[in-house]
Amino acid sequence: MSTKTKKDTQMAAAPSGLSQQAIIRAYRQMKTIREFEERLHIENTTGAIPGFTHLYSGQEAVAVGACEHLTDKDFIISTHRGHGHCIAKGCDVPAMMKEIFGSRDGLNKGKGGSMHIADVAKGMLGANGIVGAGQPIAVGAAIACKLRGEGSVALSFTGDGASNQGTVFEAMNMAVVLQVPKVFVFENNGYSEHTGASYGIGCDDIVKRIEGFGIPVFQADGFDFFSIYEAMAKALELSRNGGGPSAIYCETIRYFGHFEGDPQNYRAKDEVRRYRDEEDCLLKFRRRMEQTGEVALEVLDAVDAEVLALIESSVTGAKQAPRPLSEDLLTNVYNSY
Ligand SMILES: Cc1ncc(C[n+]2csc(CCOP(=O)(O)OP(=O)(O)O)c2C)c(N)n1
Ligand SMILES: [Mg+2]
Repeated sequence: MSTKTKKDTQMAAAPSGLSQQAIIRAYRQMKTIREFEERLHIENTTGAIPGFTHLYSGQEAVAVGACEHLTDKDFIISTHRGHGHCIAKGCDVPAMMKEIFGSRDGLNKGKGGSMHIADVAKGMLGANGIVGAGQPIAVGAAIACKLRGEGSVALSFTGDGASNQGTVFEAMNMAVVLQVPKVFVFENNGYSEHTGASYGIGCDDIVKRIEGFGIPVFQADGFDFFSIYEAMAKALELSRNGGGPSAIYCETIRYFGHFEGDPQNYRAKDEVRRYRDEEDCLLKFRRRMEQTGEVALEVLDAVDAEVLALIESSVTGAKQAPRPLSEDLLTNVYNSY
């Protein structure tokens, strides 16, 4: 995987320039995603969670680094691996947990589950089980942003596997032709299901392919919140101000399998451990705070405790929350819109 990350770690001693409040908020968001996912990994083994679950743990810096710049007026579209994007965009955590457990009190009344969480009021237009389906939808949202003229943007998250989809090519082309405020965030986590990116991607470099469409690409370290945050600032500087689409590219890793239950026979046994121990985004964040002194580690410890309590109460609430009733079957489905 990336050799850039090591170098960046050594250079990461400069103060971030962010307020203490912004730093703590970013850390809280990443930690919330991490604990949400780690807990789901455990809860999945009990059989309490219906349907498929794809965990985002390991990639938190990407979602949070990108979304910390956005407001509710900006739109995002997620993927099948969407919990982290949803939390980063401000979706209610207990309501998401209820959704994943299939409760009628869930964020989408228990009808979306893990792969279809949405909250339009927060600008979260939905996770999506169809690989490559979100990018054209986000171009549509970007057209709306352009027409409204309020400086808002639409963002899509795209995996290495999805980067090979024709829909993504069409979306990139359309975004350039229409010069819409659209940010394409490419998260290369090394695998598309069980296929390595080095095998599945026909060109040497996804970045060159994106640039081939005429989209400027800002590269970042996918394990480092501050690196993604800075790249996103550059992308937004362009896309919010009439410069058309932009892209972020980063390399990262998912700590768990493609889906919960994946035996992961396609990866080296120590692959994840190495990243968890050396590159982990929360570790890196803490190391930087230790070096710069911008926020005391005790403050981050207190955030950890708050987050653990939130996840605990979310799981308890989700387990106790009511399941859908038979009369819920025909409400809030396609023909209700
Ligand atoms: C159109 C379509 N083709 C295939 C699939 C099956 N599928 C689900 S996830 C996935 C891999 C996607 O890989 P990537 O874009 O790298 O995202 P990651 O799982 O790594 O987050 C595939 C092929 C699908 N859901 N939709
Ligand atoms: Mg992938």
